[in-house]
Amino acid sequence: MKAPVRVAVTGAAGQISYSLLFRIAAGEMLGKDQPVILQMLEITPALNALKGVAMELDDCAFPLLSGMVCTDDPNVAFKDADYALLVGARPRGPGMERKDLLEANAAIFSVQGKAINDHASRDIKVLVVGNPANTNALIAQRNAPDIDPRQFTAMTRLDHNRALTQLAQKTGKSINDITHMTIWGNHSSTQYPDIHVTKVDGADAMGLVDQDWYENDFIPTVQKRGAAIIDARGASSAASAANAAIFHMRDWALGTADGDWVSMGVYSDGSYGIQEGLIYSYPCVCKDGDWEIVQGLEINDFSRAKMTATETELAEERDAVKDLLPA
Ligand code: NAX
Repeated sequence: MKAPVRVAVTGAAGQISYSLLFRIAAGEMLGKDQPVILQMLEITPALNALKGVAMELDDCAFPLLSGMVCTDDPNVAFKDADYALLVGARPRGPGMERKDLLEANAAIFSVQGKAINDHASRDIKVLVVGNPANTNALIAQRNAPDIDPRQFTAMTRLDHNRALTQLAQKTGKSINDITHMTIWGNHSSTQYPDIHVTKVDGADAMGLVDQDWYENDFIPTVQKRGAAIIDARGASSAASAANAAIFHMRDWALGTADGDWVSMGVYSDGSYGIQEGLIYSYPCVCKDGDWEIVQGLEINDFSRAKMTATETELAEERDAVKDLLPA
């Protein structure tokens, strides 16, 4: 059996974590031969609820669960962490403006970024789930100057999975038949789900659907799926978000499927003309624990306009918290 790795999870008493933690402990994220130590972070008032979650994890008797830490101190939660899933975030309260929300989260993610910088493994892989995920990831990254910025990512895998299913249902095929799906940009309603190079059972997706469905049905459905779940369930996506986080980390750690790619919010190196330093969702291939942006895809005018719109939103989010970012 391998030596255990340390997995930090924030917002550990919340609804996403209630699915996520159990799947990590069951070996679904890092493999059935990889023991894990869960280092769970919550705010002080939620520590009792977190204790209940830890009791249930105990009661599962997971063979791979080698240890647990429950804490309200980020310095403890991120100590020697090999992986971090930053799920906890400040939700939008009544009367809260977008800028207030960005600032409230900037405060949380700057503290966590510093704690990661000071205490985590130098090879840590960080996934930010808590919204606004891309900008929270940017804030954490900028507060961790001693860690390679490539190790901070944001989750757009749920959007990617939603897009796969919408297209599979439209074309009457299985999701297993679909490859080369891309979500570009922000995890928000400006995200751009792109099927221009997507294949369905070997055929070009764009040849199987009409432009009207693509523009006026598929794209808005994927963009607004989170709100539709809230309308139907009375609560935001939880199990599907946890599943996407598991898929994101699993693929990053263990590699993407041969001949295909996934969507990840990653540190932009300027690829496809996107401003460097934004955390922007790109098509990525993962191998040997590292990711690479897929290069050389042709971008038509329609795609370019959508990619720019979501880039502009991310730049605005960054600028709204500029004063809180280290130089
Ligand atoms: P919950 O409100 O159920 O849980 C959040 C937990 O985080 C709470 O227990 C809270 O006490 C804790 N928390 C708050 N501040 C914290 C801090 N500073 N340190 C540690 N813990 C802290 O929310 P849940 O449904 O689990 O969603 C969590 C986040 O995921 C939200 O920001 C949500 O918007 C975001 N989502 C992101 C998605 C994505 O695709 N990127 C999709 C699903 C989800 O909407």
